Amino acid sequence: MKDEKRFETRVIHEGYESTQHFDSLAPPLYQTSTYTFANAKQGEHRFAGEEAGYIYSRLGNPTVSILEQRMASLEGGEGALGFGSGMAAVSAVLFSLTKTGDHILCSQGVYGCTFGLLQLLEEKFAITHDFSSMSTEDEIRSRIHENTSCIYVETPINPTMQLIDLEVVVKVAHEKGIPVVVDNTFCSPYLQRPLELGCDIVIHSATKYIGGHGDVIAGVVVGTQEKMSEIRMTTQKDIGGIISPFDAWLLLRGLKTLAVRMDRHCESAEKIADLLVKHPAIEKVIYPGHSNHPQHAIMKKQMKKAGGMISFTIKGSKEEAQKVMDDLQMIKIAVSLGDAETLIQHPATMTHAVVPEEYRMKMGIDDNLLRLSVGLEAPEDIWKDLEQALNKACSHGLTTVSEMK
Ligand code: LCS
Repeated sequence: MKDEKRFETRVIHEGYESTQHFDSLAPPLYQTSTYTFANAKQGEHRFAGEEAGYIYSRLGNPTVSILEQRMASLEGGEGALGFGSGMAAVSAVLFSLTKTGDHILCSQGVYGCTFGLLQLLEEKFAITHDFSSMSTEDEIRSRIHENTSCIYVETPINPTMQLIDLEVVVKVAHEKGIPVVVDNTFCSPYLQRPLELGCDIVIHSATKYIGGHGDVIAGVVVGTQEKMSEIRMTTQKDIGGIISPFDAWLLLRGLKTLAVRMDRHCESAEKIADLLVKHPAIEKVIYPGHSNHPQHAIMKKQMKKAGGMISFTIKGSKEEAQKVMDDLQMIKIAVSLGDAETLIQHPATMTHAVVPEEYRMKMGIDDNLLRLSVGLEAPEDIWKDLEQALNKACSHGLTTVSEMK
Protein backbone atom coordinates (compact mmCIF):
# COMPACT_ATOMS: atom_id res chain seq x y z
CA MET A 1 0.00 0.00 0.00
CA LYS A 2 2.92 2.34 0.78
CA ASP A 3 3.34 5.28 -1.59
CA GLU A 4 0.42 4.30 -3.81
CA LYS A 5 -1.34 7.59 -3.16
CA ARG A 6 -0.36 10.94 -4.60
CA PHE A 7 1.91 13.33 -2.71
CA GLU A 8 -0.99 15.70 -1.95
CA THR A 9 -2.81 12.82 -0.25
CA ARG A 10 0.16 11.41 1.61
CA VAL A 11 0.88 14.76 3.32
CA ILE A 12 -2.49 14.23 5.03
CA HIS A 13 -2.80 10.47 5.60
CA GLU A 14 0.58 8.76 5.44
CA GLY A 15 1.75 6.95 8.56
CA TYR A 16 -1.47 7.34 10.49
CA GLU A 17 -4.23 4.78 11.05
CA SER A 18 -7.04 6.22 13.19
CA THR A 19 -8.37 2.79 14.20
CA GLN A 20 -5.17 2.24 16.15
CA HIS A 21 -5.78 5.44 18.13
CA PHE A 22 -9.39 5.30 19.43
CA ASP A 23 -10.64 6.55 16.01
CA SER A 24 -9.15 9.99 16.63
CA LEU A 25 -9.17 11.92 13.35
CA ALA A 26 -6.13 13.98 14.30
CA PRO A 27 -2.98 12.09 15.30
CA PRO A 28 -2.85 12.10 19.12
CA LEU A 29 -0.11 13.86 21.02
CA TYR A 30 1.70 11.25 23.13
CA GLN A 31 3.19 13.70 25.59
CA THR A 32 5.08 11.13 27.62
CA SER A 33 8.71 10.73 28.55
CA THR A 34 8.62 6.99 29.18
CA TYR A 35 6.57 3.79 28.70
CA THR A 36 5.56 1.21 31.27
CA PHE A 37 6.57 -2.44 30.97
CA ALA A 38 4.10 -5.14 32.03
CA ASN A 39 6.91 -6.90 33.90
CA ALA A 40 10.69 -6.94 34.22
CA LYS A 41 11.14 -9.54 31.47
CA GLN A 42 9.25 -7.37 28.99
CA GLY A 43 11.58 -4.48 29.82
CA GLU A 44 14.58 -6.76 29.29
CA HIS A 45 13.23 -7.97 25.91
CA ARG A 46 12.50 -4.44 24.69
CA PHE A 47 15.98 -3.22 25.62
CA ALA A 48 17.48 -6.25 23.91
CA GLY A 49 15.50 -5.45 20.75
CA GLU A 50 13.73 -8.82 20.99
CA GLU A 51 10.29 -7.30 21.37
CA ALA A 52 8.83 -4.33 19.51
CA GLY A 53 7.51 -1.44 21.60
CA TYR A 54 8.45 1.94 22.96
CA ILE A 55 10.96 2.27 25.80
CA TYR A 56 11.75 5.92 26.45
CA SER A 57 10.89 9.00 24.35
CA ARG A 58 14.50 9.81 23.47
CA LEU A 59 14.51 6.48 21.61
CA GLY A 60 11.08 6.81 20.03
CA ASN A 61 7.57 8.17 20.55
CA PRO A 62 4.31 7.29 18.74
CA THR A 63 3.58 10.89 17.64
CA VAL A 64 7.14 11.28 16.41
CA SER A 65 6.90 7.91 14.62
CA ILE A 66 3.89 9.13 12.59
CA LEU A 67 5.88 12.20 11.53
CA GLU A 68 8.89 10.07 10.64
CA GLN A 69 6.83 7.68 8.54
CA ARG A 70 5.12 10.55 6.76
CA MET A 71 8.37 12.38 5.99
CA ALA A 72 10.04 9.16 4.78
CA SER A 73 7.18 8.64 2.35
CA LEU A 74 7.17 12.25 1.11
CA GLU A 75 10.92 12.21 0.41
CA GLY A 76 10.80 8.72 -1.10
CA GLY A 77 13.03 7.24 1.62
CA GLU A 78 12.78 4.10 3.73
CA GLY A 79 13.02 5.80 7.09
CA ALA A 80 13.25 9.18 8.81
CA LEU A 81 14.26 10.72 12.13
CA GLY A 82 12.85 13.78 13.89
CA PHE A 83 15.24 16.25 15.56
CA GLY A 84 14.89 19.22 17.88
CA SER A 85 16.24 21.62 15.24
CA GLY A 86 17.62 21.64 11.72
CA MET A 87 21.10 22.04 13.21
CA ALA A 88 20.59 18.97 15.45
CA ALA A 89 19.76 17.09 12.25
CA VAL A 90 22.79 18.43 10.36
CA SER A 91 25.17 17.69 13.24
CA ALA A 92 23.80 14.17 13.82
CA VAL A 93 24.33 13.33 10.14
CA LEU A 94 27.83 14.82 9.96
CA PHE A 95 28.88 13.11 13.21
CA SER A 96 27.56 9.86 11.81
CA LEU A 97 29.40 10.12 8.48
CA THR A 98 32.77 11.44 9.63
CA LYS A 99 35.61 10.69 12.03
CA THR A 100 38.81 12.48 12.91
CA GLY A 101 41.00 12.94 9.84
CA ASP A 102 38.14 12.82 7.34
CA HIS A 103 37.24 15.48 4.78
CA ILE A 104 33.85 16.91 3.81
CA LEU A 105 33.28 18.40 0.36
CA CYS A 106 30.66 21.10 0.67
CA SER A 107 28.69 23.27 -1.74
CA GLN A 108 30.03 26.80 -2.32
CA GLY A 109 27.54 28.21 0.16
CA VAL A 110 25.64 26.87 3.16
CA TYR A 111 23.49 28.24 5.97
CA GLY A 112 25.63 30.25 8.43
CA CYS A 113 25.39 27.78 11.32
CA THR A 114 26.25 24.84 9.04
CA PHE A 115 29.35 26.85 8.12
CA GLY A 116 29.96 27.29 11.86
CA LEU A 117 29.59 23.55 12.46
CA LEU A 118 32.14 22.78 9.73
CA GLN A 119 34.61 25.14 11.44
CA LEU A 120 33.93 23.46 14.78
CA LEU A 121 34.46 19.95 13.34
CA GLU A 122 37.80 21.11 11.96
CA GLU A 123 38.96 22.84 15.14
CA LYS A 124 37.89 20.12 17.56
CA PHE A 125 38.18 16.90 15.56
CA ALA A 126 40.48 17.68 12.59
CA ILE A 127 37.68 16.94 10.14
CA THR A 128 38.56 19.25 7.24
CA HIS A 129 36.33 20.65 4.51
CA ASP A 130 36.47 22.39 1.15
CA PHE A 131 33.88 24.41 -0.69
CA SER A 132 33.18 23.70 -4.34
CA SER A 133 30.90 25.18 -6.99
CA MET A 134 30.16 21.54 -7.99
CA SER A 135 29.40 22.97 -11.42
CA THR A 136 31.00 20.16 -13.45
CA GLU A 137 31.98 16.52 -12.96
CA ASP A 138 35.65 17.45 -13.28
CA GLU A 139 35.35 20.21 -10.68
CA ILE A 140 33.83 17.77 -8.19
CA ARG A 141 36.31 15.00 -9.03
CA SER A 142 39.27 17.31 -8.55
CA ARG A 143 38.06 18.31 -5.07
CA ILE A 144 37.57 14.78 -3.74
CA HIS A 145 40.43 13.49 -1.60
CA GLU A 146 41.29 10.00 -0.39
CA ASN A 147 39.76 10.91 2.98
CA THR A 148 36.56 12.53 1.68
CA SER A 149 33.81 10.75 3.57
CA CYS A 150 30.82 12.87 2.66
CA ILE A 151 29.58 15.37 0.08
CA TYR A 152 27.28 17.97 1.60
CA VAL A 153 25.04 20.04 -0.65
CA GLU A 154 22.51 22.81 -0.22
CA THR A 155 20.41 23.50 -3.30
CA PRO A 156 19.09 26.16 -3.59
CA ILE A 157 21.91 27.59 -1.50
CA ASN A 158 20.91 29.87 1.37
CA PRO A 159 20.83 32.82 0.62
CA THR A 160 22.45 33.10 -2.81
CA MET A 161 19.84 30.92 -4.53
CA GLN A 162 22.51 29.12 -6.59
CA LEU A 163 21.56 25.57 -7.62
CA ILE A 164 23.59 22.38 -7.88
CA ASP A 165 22.86 19.57 -10.31
CA LEU A 166 22.31 16.64 -7.95
CA GLU A 167 22.58 13.95 -10.63
CA VAL A 168 26.07 15.20 -11.53
CA VAL A 169 27.15 15.16 -7.87
CA VAL A 170 25.72 11.67 -7.34
CA LYS A 171 27.47 10.30 -10.44
CA VAL A 172 30.94 11.42 -9.29
CA ALA A 173 30.37 10.68 -5.59
CA HIS A 174 29.16 7.15 -6.20
CA GLU A 175 32.12 6.35 -8.46
CA LYS A 176 34.11 6.70 -5.23
CA GLY A 177 31.48 5.26 -2.88
CA ILE A 178 30.98 8.61 -1.10
CA PRO A 179 27.52 9.39 0.32
CA VAL A 180 25.73 12.56 -0.84
CA VAL A 181 23.83 14.54 1.78
CA VAL A 182 21.36 17.20 0.64
CA ASP A 183 19.85 19.94 2.75
CA ASN A 184 16.43 20.21 1.08
CA THR A 185 15.09 22.95 3.37
CA PHE A 186 14.47 25.58 0.66
CA CYS A 187 12.41 23.21 -1.50
CA SER A 188 10.56 20.83 0.79
CA PRO A 189 9.83 17.41 -0.74
CA TYR A 190 6.99 18.97 -2.73
CA LEU A 191 9.47 20.76 -5.02
CA GLN A 192 12.53 18.48 -4.95
CA ARG A 193 13.21 14.90 -3.88
CA PRO A 194 16.98 14.29 -3.83
CA LEU A 195 16.70 10.60 -2.87
CA GLU A 196 14.86 9.94 -6.13
CA LEU A 197 17.88 11.47 -7.91
CA GLY A 198 20.21 9.01 -6.19
CA CYS A 199 21.31 11.07 -3.17
CA ASP A 200 21.77 9.19 0.09
CA ILE A 201 20.50 11.39 2.91
CA VAL A 202 18.11 14.34 2.98
CA ILE A 203 18.06 16.91 5.78
CA HIS A 204 15.41 19.50 6.58
CA SER A 205 15.19 22.42 8.86
CA ALA A 206 11.53 21.52 9.46
CA THR A 207 11.26 24.92 11.13
CA LYS A 208 10.63 26.25 7.61
CA TYR A 209 8.19 24.92 4.98
CA ILE A 210 7.51 21.59 6.73
CA GLY A 211 6.03 23.34 9.78
CA GLY A 212 5.05 26.36 7.74
CA HIS A 213 3.57 28.48 10.52
CA GLY A 214 6.57 29.98 12.32
CA ASP A 215 5.79 28.26 15.60
CA VAL A 216 8.26 25.38 15.86
CA ILE A 217 12.01 24.72 15.63
CA ALA A 218 12.65 21.20 14.34
CA GLY A 219 14.68 19.06 11.96
CA VAL A 220 14.19 15.88 9.96
CA VAL A 221 16.59 13.41 8.33
CA VAL A 222 15.50 10.87 5.70
CA GLY A 223 17.40 7.94 4.20
CA THR A 224 17.68 4.17 4.15
CA GLN A 225 16.25 2.18 7.05
CA GLU A 226 19.74 0.90 7.82
CA LYS A 227 21.29 4.39 8.01
CA MET A 228 18.36 5.80 9.99
CA SER A 229 18.55 2.95 12.53
CA GLU A 230 22.28 3.52 12.91
CA ILE A 231 21.83 7.28 13.51
CA ARG A 232 18.89 6.62 15.87
CA MET A 233 20.96 4.29 18.02
CA THR A 234 24.19 6.34 17.92
CA THR A 235 24.37 10.09 17.26
CA GLN A 236 20.69 10.72 17.95
CA LYS A 237 20.42 8.58 21.08
CA ASP A 238 23.75 9.55 22.61
CA ILE A 239 23.92 13.23 21.65
CA GLY A 240 20.20 13.49 22.21
CA GLY A 241 18.91 16.26 19.94
CA ILE A 242 15.48 14.70 19.55
CA ILE A 243 12.24 16.42 18.61
CA SER A 244 9.58 16.87 21.31
CA PRO A 245 6.25 15.05 20.74
CA PHE A 246 4.42 18.39 20.70
CA ASP A 247 6.69 19.79 17.99
CA ALA A 248 6.20 16.59 15.96
CA TRP A 249 2.45 17.08 16.38
CA LEU A 250 2.73 20.66 15.10
CA LEU A 251 4.71 19.48 12.10
CA LEU A 252 2.07 16.84 11.30
CA ARG A 253 -0.54 19.57 11.36
CA GLY A 254 1.55 21.88 9.19
CA LEU A 255 2.37 19.13 6.71
CA LYS A 256 -1.30 18.61 5.81
CA THR A 257 -1.24 21.87 3.84
CA LEU A 258 2.30 21.59 2.46
CA ALA A 259 1.26 21.09 -1.17
CA VAL A 260 -1.28 23.94 -1.26
CA ARG A 261 1.04 26.24 0.66
CA MET A 262 3.98 25.55 -1.66
CA ASP A 263 1.87 26.21 -4.75
CA ARG A 264 0.87 29.59 -3.34
CA HIS A 265 4.41 30.46 -2.16
CA CYS A 266 5.75 29.66 -5.65
CA GLU A 267 3.02 31.47 -7.55
CA SER A 268 3.39 34.64 -5.47
CA ALA A 269 7.20 34.53 -5.52
CA GLU A 270 7.17 34.41 -9.31
CA LYS A 271 4.95 37.50 -9.47
CA ILE A 272 7.06 39.40 -6.95
CA ALA A 273 10.34 38.39 -8.64
CA ASP A 274 9.05 39.61 -12.01
CA LEU A 275 8.09 42.99 -10.53
CA LEU A 276 11.35 43.37 -8.61
CA VAL A 277 13.31 43.03 -11.86
CA LYS A 278 11.52 46.09 -13.25
CA HIS A 279 12.01 48.32 -10.23
CA PRO A 280 14.69 51.00 -10.66
CA ALA A 281 15.96 50.59 -7.09
CA ILE A 282 16.94 46.99 -7.80
CA GLU A 283 20.36 46.00 -9.07
CA LYS A 284 19.90 42.22 -9.45
CA VAL A 285 17.20 39.65 -8.70
CA ILE A 286 18.30 36.07 -8.04
CA TYR A 287 15.33 33.79 -8.58
CA PRO A 288 15.71 30.27 -10.06
CA GLY A 289 12.48 30.70 -12.03
CA HIS A 290 13.98 33.44 -14.19
CA SER A 291 15.45 32.33 -17.50
CA ASN A 292 18.58 34.43 -16.86
CA HIS A 293 19.30 32.65 -13.55
CA PRO A 294 22.64 30.85 -14.14
CA GLN A 295 21.17 27.48 -13.18
CA HIS A 296 17.66 27.93 -14.56
CA ALA A 297 18.06 24.70 -16.57
CA ILE A 298 18.87 22.79 -13.37
CA MET A 299 15.74 24.23 -11.74
CA LYS A 300 13.65 22.91 -14.62
CA LYS A 301 15.33 19.52 -14.41
CA GLN A 302 15.23 18.80 -10.68
CA MET A 303 12.61 21.08 -9.13
CA LYS A 304 8.85 21.01 -9.65
CA LYS A 305 8.62 24.82 -9.35
CA ALA A 306 11.05 27.65 -8.59
CA GLY A 307 10.22 28.01 -4.89
CA GLY A 308 9.15 30.81 -2.59
CA MET A 309 12.54 32.41 -1.90
CA ILE A 310 13.97 35.43 -3.72
CA SER A 311 17.27 37.18 -3.13
CA PHE A 312 18.00 40.60 -4.57
CA THR A 313 20.55 43.37 -4.37
CA ILE A 314 19.52 46.97 -4.29
CA LYS A 315 21.44 49.75 -5.99
CA GLY A 316 23.19 51.10 -2.95
CA SER A 317 25.06 50.33 0.23
CA LYS A 318 24.40 48.16 3.27
CA GLU A 319 22.78 51.15 4.97
CA GLU A 320 20.47 51.72 2.02
CA ALA A 321 19.50 48.04 2.01
CA GLN A 322 18.75 48.30 5.72
CA LYS A 323 16.68 51.44 5.08
CA VAL A 324 14.51 49.52 2.59
CA MET A 325 13.86 46.95 5.34
CA ASP A 326 13.03 49.66 7.86
CA ASP A 327 10.58 51.31 5.46
CA LEU A 328 8.49 48.13 5.12
CA GLN A 329 5.16 48.26 6.89
CA MET A 330 3.58 44.77 6.60
CA ILE A 331 6.57 42.60 5.71
CA LYS A 332 8.38 41.51 8.85
CA ILE A 333 12.11 41.86 9.40
CA ALA A 334 13.00 38.38 10.64
CA VAL A 335 15.26 35.44 9.93
CA SER A 336 13.70 32.05 9.19
CA LEU A 337 11.60 31.40 6.10
CA GLY A 338 8.72 29.39 4.72
CA ASP A 339 6.11 30.94 6.99
CA ALA A 340 2.68 32.37 6.18
CA GLU A 341 4.11 35.84 6.86
CA THR A 342 6.45 37.39 4.29
CA LEU A 343 9.87 37.79 5.94
CA ILE A 344 12.90 39.81 4.90
CA GLN A 345 16.41 39.59 6.28
CA HIS A 346 19.90 40.96 5.60
CA PRO A 347 22.15 37.86 5.28
CA ALA A 348 25.49 39.70 5.72
CA THR A 349 24.54 40.89 9.21
CA MET A 350 22.03 38.19 10.17
CA THR A 351 21.95 34.53 8.99
CA HIS A 352 25.50 34.66 7.62
CA ALA A 353 27.06 37.15 10.05
CA VAL A 354 29.18 34.31 11.47
CA VAL A 355 30.79 33.70 8.08
CA PRO A 356 34.05 35.71 7.79
CA GLU A 357 33.83 38.49 5.18
CA GLU A 358 36.32 36.78 2.87
CA TYR A 359 34.08 33.66 2.59
CA ARG A 360 30.92 35.75 2.44
CA MET A 361 32.25 37.56 -0.61
CA LYS A 362 33.26 34.25 -2.23
CA MET A 363 29.74 32.93 -1.59
CA GLY A 364 28.26 36.08 -3.17
CA ILE A 365 26.72 37.47 0.01
CA ASP A 366 27.18 41.17 -0.64
CA ASP A 367 26.31 43.93 1.81
CA ASN A 368 23.42 45.11 -0.38
CA LEU A 369 21.84 41.64 -0.65
CA LEU A 370 18.41 41.08 0.86
CA ARG A 371 16.55 37.76 1.15
CA LEU A 372 12.80 37.61 0.90
CA SER A 373 10.68 34.65 2.00
CA VAL A 374 7.44 35.22 0.12
CA GLY A 375 4.51 34.43 2.38
CA LEU A 376 0.90 33.50 1.84
CA GLU A 377 -0.61 36.99 1.95
CA ALA A 378 -2.25 38.42 -1.19
CA PRO A 379 0.68 39.00 -3.55
CA GLU A 380 -0.73 42.45 -4.35
CA ASP A 381 -0.26 43.45 -0.72
CA ILE A 382 3.25 42.02 -0.59
CA TRP A 383 4.22 43.99 -3.69
CA LYS A 384 2.50 47.15 -2.53
CA ASP A 385 4.60 47.11 0.64
CA LEU A 386 7.84 46.32 -1.17
CA GLU A 387 7.14 48.92 -3.84
CA GLN A 388 6.55 51.76 -1.42
CA ALA A 389 9.76 50.95 0.46
CA LEU A 390 11.75 50.65 -2.77
CA ASN A 391 10.21 53.84 -4.14
CA LYS A 392 11.49 55.67 -1.10
CA ALA A 393 14.94 54.33 -1.93
CA CYS A 394 14.98 55.80 -5.41
CA SER A 395 12.12 58.33 -5.24
CA HIS A 396 10.83 57.55 -8.74
CA GLY A 397 9.07 54.15 -8.83
CA LEU A 398 8.19 52.77 -12.25
CA THR A 399 6.06 49.73 -11.56
CA THR A 400 2.73 49.77 -9.79
CA VAL A 401 0.33 47.30 -8.26
CA SER A 402 -1.95 47.74 -11.28
CA GLU A 403 0.76 46.17 -13.49
CA MET A 404 0.38 42.89 -11.63
CA LYS A 405 -1.20 40.10 -13.64
N1 LCS B 1 19.63 24.36 6.87
C1 LCS B 1 19.20 25.46 6.23
C2 LCS B 1 19.26 25.51 4.74
C3 LCS B 1 18.68 26.53 6.96
O1 LCS B 1 18.25 27.60 6.29
C4 LCS B 1 18.65 26.45 8.37
C5 LCS B 1 18.14 27.57 9.21
C6 LCS B 1 19.12 25.29 8.99
C7 LCS B 1 19.59 24.26 8.21
C8 LCS B 1 19.10 25.13 10.49
O2 LCS B 1 17.81 24.89 10.89
P1 LCS B 1 17.24 25.26 12.37
O3 LCS B 1 18.17 24.65 13.35
O4 LCS B 1 17.21 26.74 12.47
O5 LCS B 1 15.90 24.62 12.36
N2 LCS B 1 18.00 28.75 8.48
C9 LCS B 1 17.65 29.92 8.93
C10 LCS B 1 17.56 31.07 8.13
O6 LCS B 1 17.84 31.13 6.95
N3 LCS B 1 17.11 32.05 8.84
O7 LCS B 1 16.93 31.70 10.16
C11 LCS B 1 17.27 30.30 10.31
